[in-house]
Amino acid sequence: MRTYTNVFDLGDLNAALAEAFEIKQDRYKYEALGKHKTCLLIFFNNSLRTRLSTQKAARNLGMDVIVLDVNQGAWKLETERGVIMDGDKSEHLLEAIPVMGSYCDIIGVRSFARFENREDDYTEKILNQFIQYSGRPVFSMEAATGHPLQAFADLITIEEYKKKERPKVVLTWAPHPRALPQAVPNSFADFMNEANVDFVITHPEGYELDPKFVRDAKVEYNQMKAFEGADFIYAKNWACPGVICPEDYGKVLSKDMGWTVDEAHMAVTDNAFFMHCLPVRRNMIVTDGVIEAPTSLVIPEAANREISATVVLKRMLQAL
Ligand code: AN0
Ligand code: CP
Repeated sequence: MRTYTNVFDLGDLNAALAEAFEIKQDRYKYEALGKHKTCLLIFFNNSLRTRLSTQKAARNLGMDVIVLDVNQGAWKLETERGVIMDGDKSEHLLEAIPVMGSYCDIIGVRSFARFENREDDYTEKILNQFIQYSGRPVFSMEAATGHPLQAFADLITIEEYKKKERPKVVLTWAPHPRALPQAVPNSFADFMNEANVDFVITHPEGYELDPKFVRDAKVEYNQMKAFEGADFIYAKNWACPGVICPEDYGKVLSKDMGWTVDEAHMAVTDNAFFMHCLPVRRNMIVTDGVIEAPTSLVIPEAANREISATVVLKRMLQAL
């Protein structure tokens, strides 16, 4: 594997799941693969789970790890070509990327949507520069439009907990005070559309996700109706994707607390499991009661981030 940015990079999902469960049985099985190989993790944005689980995954495979928080201690980076650099940015990404590539074998990048320009975000301008100029295999640790390590961990979790051959999985928008990217819902939809599940997306009008990720999924604007008979509820906030009104891209269009996942919502499901990628704001996205219930999978889901990252890094090492 040379890049990991979406579900199609994994190929056959059943094979990927089988590899995940093999690694979960013995996470050090491929410890020899990464000897004298270095994994560089670049963070343009904050992280708890991705930062820890990806380092752990690299160490499971015997790799060395270097972590760089670009905004804490590195030079401020210019990302636009053609800019006269007389401001506060001391270095250009076009030098910084190949330099970073020279110290490692595999690069992970976290670079969220900036909401300044929809096209820049949706063409993955920053991540693609890493792919183009680093000379190394690159994987996304949440880029502008996708978070495929999270979605793979979510798929592993659903596979572990499902009680039906083809469970009903509902992705629901929920309120949040600040504008958040679409990366997590996009990748979740990307994976669920390829998995053996009955997939439904529910959100208020104006929050339509990009058709590239929605594909043939069912969209139901009535949240309660969407929840009926569900086996898994996957909650996430996202800001306006700008599909219907491009000028609203990145805006918070609603803070309707009627969309908070609470006990009344969960009551119409088929005793559904609750999922969220974390970090989560309690009593905005989900009530204390729902996230603390025995049906909440948020902790095992986060733990599976180590497994998804180990599979991806293993495949990248095997392709070096
Ligand atoms: C980020 C997001 O919504 O994309 C990261 C989630 C994994 N969340 C926040 O910024 C709170
Ligand atoms: N779920 C997730 O990616 O969490 P972090 O932002 O803490 O890495």
